[in-house]
Amino acid sequence: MKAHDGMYIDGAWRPAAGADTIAVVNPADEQVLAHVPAGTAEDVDAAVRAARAAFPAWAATPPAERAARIGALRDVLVARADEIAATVTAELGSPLKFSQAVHVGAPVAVAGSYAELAASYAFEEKVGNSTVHLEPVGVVGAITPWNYPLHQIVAKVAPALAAGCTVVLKPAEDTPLTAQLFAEAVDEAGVPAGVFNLVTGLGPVAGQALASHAGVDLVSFTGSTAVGRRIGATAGAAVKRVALELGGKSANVILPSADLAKAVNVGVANVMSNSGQTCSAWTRMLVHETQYEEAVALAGEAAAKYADRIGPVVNAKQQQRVRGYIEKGVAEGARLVAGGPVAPREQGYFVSPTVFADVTPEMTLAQEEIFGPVLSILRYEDEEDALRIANGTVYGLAGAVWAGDEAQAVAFARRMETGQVDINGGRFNPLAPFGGYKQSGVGRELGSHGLAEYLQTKSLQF
Ligand code: TXE
Repeated sequence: MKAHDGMYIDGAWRPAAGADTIAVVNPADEQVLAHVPAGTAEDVDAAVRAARAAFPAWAATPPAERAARIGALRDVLVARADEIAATVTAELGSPLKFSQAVHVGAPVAVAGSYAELAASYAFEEKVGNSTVHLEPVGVVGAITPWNYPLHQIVAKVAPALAAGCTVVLKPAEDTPLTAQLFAEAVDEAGVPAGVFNLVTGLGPVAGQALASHAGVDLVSFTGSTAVGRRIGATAGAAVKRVALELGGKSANVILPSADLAKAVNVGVANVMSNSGQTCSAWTRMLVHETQYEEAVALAGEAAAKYADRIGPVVNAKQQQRVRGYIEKGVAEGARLVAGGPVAPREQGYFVSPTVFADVTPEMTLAQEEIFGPVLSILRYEDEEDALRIANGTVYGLAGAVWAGDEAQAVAFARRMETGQVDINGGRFNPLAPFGGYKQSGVGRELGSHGLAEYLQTKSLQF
């Protein structure tokens, strides 16, 4: 597969400072697709310098012109959608249709929304005898994970550019080819040199160098809670802005008045989608005790249908991690209804769609983010019990509520300690703020709230 052997810095592909490379592997067949350069602190420094140099002119560029560049970027992503989808499928392993619809479709919608928002956003407001100016924070260090290789990038870069910030991106080491295509798209869209820069590399080397660089004004990170905690601490010590989008253990609460079959089927689809590698996945299904066995049977049947449909997980480490959680679930006494720890294929990092019943709130299965196609079904006695279980983890990223009466579902959702809730299914909305309560993170992505993350306020008194 085609790959650049350099970094995209200051509007051109430049040789990396060091000679080390990272092998990009197709998780479906374990074959090496390409090699990309493993960036060092030196590459990061060159990229940050370019971003700093480009900042004053980009910050002063009229919002309508910034909007036009983001709109052009969206159009390039659309024009190159097939190539991008094929690249995501190659390096992440997701089925091609899913890559087209979700891995490319969602970021195209997000880029489109920021082209509109950049043009319409009120960067200046009047408050009494003052004018308040919303100014770009400066140079953004963006560190992204592999689970939605393009979406995670666009969800940071589009609002940053809309705000007038410049960016250095360090994408996940598992999916750098999509990031390189994104850099090509930025270039094709006519974004000025230095406004967007790409450094591929390992987290503890290039990621660490970016997160701790004195020339970076804001670090926006999506990934594991462990790394996020460290990045937050580093940013705190430097009194630097930080946005963290971390893990989740979201609850799918099915109230007794809901359409049970629909809620269970959509709930299973949600968890199996992207092979369970979605931070907002509804990994805990909460069912009333009177409907419990019916839901378990429905979920088992639904999960079996995904056996030939889902892709692998991203790498061998993730496969082992997920298998470890499944084995632990069995050891802790949960009842296996579908799937299990044995890999369904010899080649590729596949995991069987797995469903556990008789999961209790304190079990590891119900507390820790697994990031694989594993659903846990818990029983509750009444609404208060369901709420206590739903809120009973350190996370609070997303969730779902199903009820016959929408108002009842909304009332329940308002009591959930979580940043986003889908009511009776919900639909993706690129304008809806996304982000966590509790240890799921700090800050919001998408929509005007996502744009505000990249702004700082200045007030002038008259
Ligand atoms: O994440 P990492 P991993 C969760 C999920 C998954 C687990 C591990 O539970 O099983 O994390 O995944 C960069 N300084 N999520 O190991 O390591 C790294 O290079 C700076 C949830 O892949 O957090 C990559 O670009 N950067 C999540 C990014 O951080 C560092 C999505 C994420 O990788 C770094 C992914 C360091 N010291 C995993 N170490 C979500 N919220 O969507 C690593 N990185």
